[in-house]
Amino acid sequence: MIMNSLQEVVQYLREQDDFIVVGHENPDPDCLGSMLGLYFGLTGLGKTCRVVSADRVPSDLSWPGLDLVEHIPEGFEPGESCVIVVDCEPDRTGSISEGVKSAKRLVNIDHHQRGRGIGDIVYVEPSEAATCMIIYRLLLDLDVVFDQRIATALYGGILGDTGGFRHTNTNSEVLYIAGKLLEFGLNPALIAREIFSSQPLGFLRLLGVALSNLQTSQDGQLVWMTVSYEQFCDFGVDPKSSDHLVSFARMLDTSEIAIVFRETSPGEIRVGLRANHADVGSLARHIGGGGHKLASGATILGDLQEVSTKVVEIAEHFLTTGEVNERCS
Ligand SMILES: [Mn+2]
Repeated sequence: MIMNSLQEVVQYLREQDDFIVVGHENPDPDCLGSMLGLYFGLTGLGKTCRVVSADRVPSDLSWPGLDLVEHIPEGFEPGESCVIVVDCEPDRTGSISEGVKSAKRLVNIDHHQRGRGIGDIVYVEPSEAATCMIIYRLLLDLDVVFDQRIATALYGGILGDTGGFRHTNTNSEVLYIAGKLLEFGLNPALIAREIFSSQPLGFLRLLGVALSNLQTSQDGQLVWMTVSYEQFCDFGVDPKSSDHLVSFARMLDTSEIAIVFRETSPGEIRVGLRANHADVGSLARHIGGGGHKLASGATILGDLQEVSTKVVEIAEHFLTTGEVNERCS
């Protein structure tokens, strides 16, 4: 992968006039914030821009501009437009990825470790806490005039990807930029509530059941939760938008690695991993997934119990030896 400098990204975007901004499937606040920040920034410079998503935008956010995101699961023809993929690599844009990859002009901006950036212009910086941090710097260099709409989107994205300024990616840069964004008169309490504390009743009841069945091993260093497709259906909860279940599992005081196994459709298990220090990114890659060092995931086809037993075994070995054991796979 050849990586461009931020200055080259700025130069390239200056030369284009017509954009389509795309994020990953099941867009999260960082993804949406990056999309909207770019949208308002680029249109503010007099350029035309669309924002499109393969999946629906979560309904619990009230940020300005979210209604502009076009939900087009059927895909699109990029034509002459410059397509900007944010917060993921082009392969992770869901059902619209073919259209994305066929773009004549493709820009990829991401902060995922091992993000395999693809495009005419690639900027992947894993040291950034959020893609919104990169978009902030980019818009600044593009001489965009910031306003409350841009600030809300970028602040929301940074808040989301730092877990409310609690994850290890929270540093002085993050808080400095968040502070700068607050100067545009946004409502931090409302944004935080929308991202972290607006759960439907069904989700809380399902969480109650999942927490009652929480399992631990290795003196509580490993903690995991399994939720079957049937349970999701019983409580009327969308399994695909429930990846934050893992943040509840990791609340256990002794936990080093927390895992949630979600049966998102019969026989399809999504494994979400979080760690305080251990490199669960390599653990996830070992089981066919990917992600960051401290937050990663994988999708495995199989029986919920069998998959969870196997992955727990690998994680236990990993915790004991610090190695991913090939023989366990
Ligand atoms: Mn992100």
